[in-house]
Amino acid sequence: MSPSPQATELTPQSYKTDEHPIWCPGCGDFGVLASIYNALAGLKINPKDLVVVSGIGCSGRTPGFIKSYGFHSAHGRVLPVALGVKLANPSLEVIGVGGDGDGFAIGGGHIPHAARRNPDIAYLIMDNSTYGLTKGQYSPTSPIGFQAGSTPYGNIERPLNPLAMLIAYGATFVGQGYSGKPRELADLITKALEHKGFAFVNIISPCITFYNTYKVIPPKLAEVPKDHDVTDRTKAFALALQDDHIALGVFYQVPAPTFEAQVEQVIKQAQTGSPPRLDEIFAEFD
Ligand SMILES: Cc1ncc(C[n+]2csc(CCOP(=O)(O)OP(=O)(O)O)c2C)c(N)n1
Ligand code: SF4
Ligand SMILES: [Mg+2]
Repeated sequence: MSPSPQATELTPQSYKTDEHPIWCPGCGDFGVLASIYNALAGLKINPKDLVVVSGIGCSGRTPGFIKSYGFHSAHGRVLPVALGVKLANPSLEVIGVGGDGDGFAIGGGHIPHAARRNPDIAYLIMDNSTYGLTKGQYSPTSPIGFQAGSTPYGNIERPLNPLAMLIAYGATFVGQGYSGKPRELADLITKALEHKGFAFVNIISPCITFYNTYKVIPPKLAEVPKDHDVTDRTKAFALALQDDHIALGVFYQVPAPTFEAQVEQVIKQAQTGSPPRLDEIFAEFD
């Protein structure tokens, strides 16, 4: 990496790499990327302190377009890799990015454990309700009736609700954004990055090629109500479960100790305390 810039010199441009995104023109992921650049510049995060971890998918290409350390990992494995990075060096800013297929299908088993452990990681899902990279198969967030090569008679599976799922699993920050509202999305990503703990943001990011939702999404959008109490889990659930509109903003946010801070405490205890004797442990099984 070239010499790191001074914080005062950091602008959205500072985070662009020489790689040009090869996404289809009009892909929602461009809006997400621009919002990430703006959030990083606003927080003056030095590229040398930043690690962006992705899975596999069109969205998985994101680390290549952000000046930082990056890890384009395996399909569905964003969270274990991101958690490993954070534990190895808690001073790093760690962002996980990936698609709805990557995160909720093959990688779905990692979400509850990341959420309940509460590492200080921001996890951004670019949710286009399809498998973009592999040519538009149905995904866990595709609606009933979604027609594609893998569902020629229409999808018969009910879509999962990412926001309700993350609130249920105990994530300490849960929000939703839209790639077509990059300014609001940059504010939301900024809040997620500032949050001390596991911050999940579901970003609706249309796949113009295989599931073009640009006409159907905007009329359904609404802001999270101004008087919504983000610390009230029951109200956050209610907001996530309603289907009158697609709410954008912070649904839920509460403080909680981070995983890495607690691991550090355990390491200190193990280093300073006397280790349990093996014969005492075996005696428990007599
Ligand atoms: C273990 C494994 N299984 C399947 C695949 C094939 N595969 C690559 S990307 C992908 C799904 C991509 O969809 P999503 O995660 O929603 O990302 P998008 O392309 O929509 O951004 C699949 C099934 C793979 N690369 N690795
Ligand atoms: S296939 Fe869809 S998700 Fe992939 S780059 Fe093209 S528009 Fe974006
Ligand atoms: Mg997808």
